[in-house]
Amino acid sequence: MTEVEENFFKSVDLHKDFSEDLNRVKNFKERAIKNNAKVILITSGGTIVPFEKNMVRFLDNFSGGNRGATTAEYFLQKGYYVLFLSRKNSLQPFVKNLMLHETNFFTYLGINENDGGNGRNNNNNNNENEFKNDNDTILSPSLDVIKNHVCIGEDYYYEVSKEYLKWKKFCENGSLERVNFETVGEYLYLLKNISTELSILKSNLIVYAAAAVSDFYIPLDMMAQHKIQSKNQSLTITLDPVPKMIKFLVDNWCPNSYIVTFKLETDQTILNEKCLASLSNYNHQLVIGNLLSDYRNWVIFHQQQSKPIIVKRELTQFQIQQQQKLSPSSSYSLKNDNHDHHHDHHHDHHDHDHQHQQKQPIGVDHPIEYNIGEKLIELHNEFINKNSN
Ligand code: 9Z3
Repeated sequence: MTEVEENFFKSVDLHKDFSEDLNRVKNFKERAIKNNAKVILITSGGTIVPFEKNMVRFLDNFSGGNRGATTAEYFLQKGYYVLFLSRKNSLQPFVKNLMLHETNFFTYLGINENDGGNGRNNNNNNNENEFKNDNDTILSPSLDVIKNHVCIGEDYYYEVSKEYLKWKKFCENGSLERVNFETVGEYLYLLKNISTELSILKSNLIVYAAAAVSDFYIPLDMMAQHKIQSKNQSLTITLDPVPKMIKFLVDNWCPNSYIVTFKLETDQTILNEKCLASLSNYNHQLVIGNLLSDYRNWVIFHQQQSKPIIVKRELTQFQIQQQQKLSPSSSYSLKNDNHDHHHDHHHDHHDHDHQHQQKQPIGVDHPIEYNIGEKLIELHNEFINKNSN
């Protein structure tokens, strides 16, 4: 470890023992090698910056992990092994498609009226005793549970089953492994250890760093032990810069792999120059530039020694029809539907459509991550071919 790395990891609080996670990563790597699979390490969601050692408050950012989770879905379905390194409680592949603005877990449930009112008791007589012993009769009236057969509601049976079966398949065949982080320190610690572990896969590995990583943090020796008291005064907090770890990722942690980083800006006039600066500083394969105001509609690929490529989201037939209904004269155009992404942890973009539009069925969207994924697989194959001899 270099001094910069060492000092950073010394100055963050890693209060959780990650050895169990890293063991699972090791097993994942072995499965991937055995199956001769291509692998993608996807990082997803925002990192937090704690203000106190006994953390009550923290700094966060807008990222909800939609990009990472959707990319994971795409690559799993293309046969890749996916290591999904995501912010705790951020969006997860497949189940995220059932977490839209106006829905929650209960949306998808219903009562099976056709089972003669015997509910769960039908299948297993022991359940009756189990429920009779349930003391909490106010919050969960046991008798109601016995009488009613709660199951997936008819209206959503197909969508829920479809997402669940995909999830189940990739968990069971071992091609999806997940690890969680919360703080920026945990994120960088895991990125370092996981990418180093997977580096043996060489060109077969893509690192896809889509997590929104804080540029600032409070070192341990500057951090309050207990909850900062208000005392009716203003509060000034000094944040130190987080060392730029992409350099280590590219040069030391997995030097022979295909590295993709994201550059997020809010000002379009500086996006391209920032991407190019990153590409030349770190000398890696691909920087994907995106603008906060429109990042679900288009991104720009910057690679070493080639022209930038703009990748756009395709609209589905359903979305085109909806737009034509709204303004029949307008031609095919991408609408900016990304206006309320802040704290959008559980919400997908097509929920923001106008009230009078017909609701789009779940799971028929064609998110931009599929277009990004398609292009990326093409570039990865070229990279493998170039580096295999
Ligand atoms: C991104 O730019 C991602 O595309 C988003 C995805 C965070 C916009 P969501 O999770 O959002 O779908 O809501 N990620 C990279 C952000 C980042 O921290 N990049 C660093 C920077 O811009 C460099 S690696 O300086």
